[in-house]
Amino acid sequence: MKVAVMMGSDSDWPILKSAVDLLKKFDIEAEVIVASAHRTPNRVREFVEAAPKNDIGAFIVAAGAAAHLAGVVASYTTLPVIGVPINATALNGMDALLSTVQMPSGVPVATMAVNGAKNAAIFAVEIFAVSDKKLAEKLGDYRKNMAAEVEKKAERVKAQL
Ligand code: RP5
Repeated sequence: MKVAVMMGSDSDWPILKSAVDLLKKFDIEAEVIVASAHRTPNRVREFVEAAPKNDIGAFIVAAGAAAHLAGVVASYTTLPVIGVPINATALNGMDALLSTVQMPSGVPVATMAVNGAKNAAIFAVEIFAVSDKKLAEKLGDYRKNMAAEVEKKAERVKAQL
């Protein structure tokens, strides 16, 4: 299964690239698309409605400003939608965060931190890992490596005392 990585504009790509890179590390294919809830609503709808037959198992959806994209995607699918609010305006992402997270009851968007693309990818891996033992093991290793890195950081600080 693939993860669809959708963003409202190419200006979001520098943030979203880290999600695609992380998915690659777990050998998960990403289908990357730029489409806008406001500027190309028909394109969004077509893509989301075709997702099940295109082997897409989850969406990562990023947008800045009045960020309705993730919510609109969620309205057209029952696949999991992970939202990434982007810091794109003078409001530093607060606008996108509230627009993405405050969904009406019944149509959820699992909203990450502002610019939290990497966590979005990890969350997508976690969803796939529920029914994939090998992937779950890889996730376990990823956590172990992270813990080892923190120990190294602790040692580096200690060495400066
Ligand atoms: C949003 O507006 C996009 O997701 C982007 O974060 C922001 C700015 O878009 P551009 O004006 O750079 O196309 O819809």
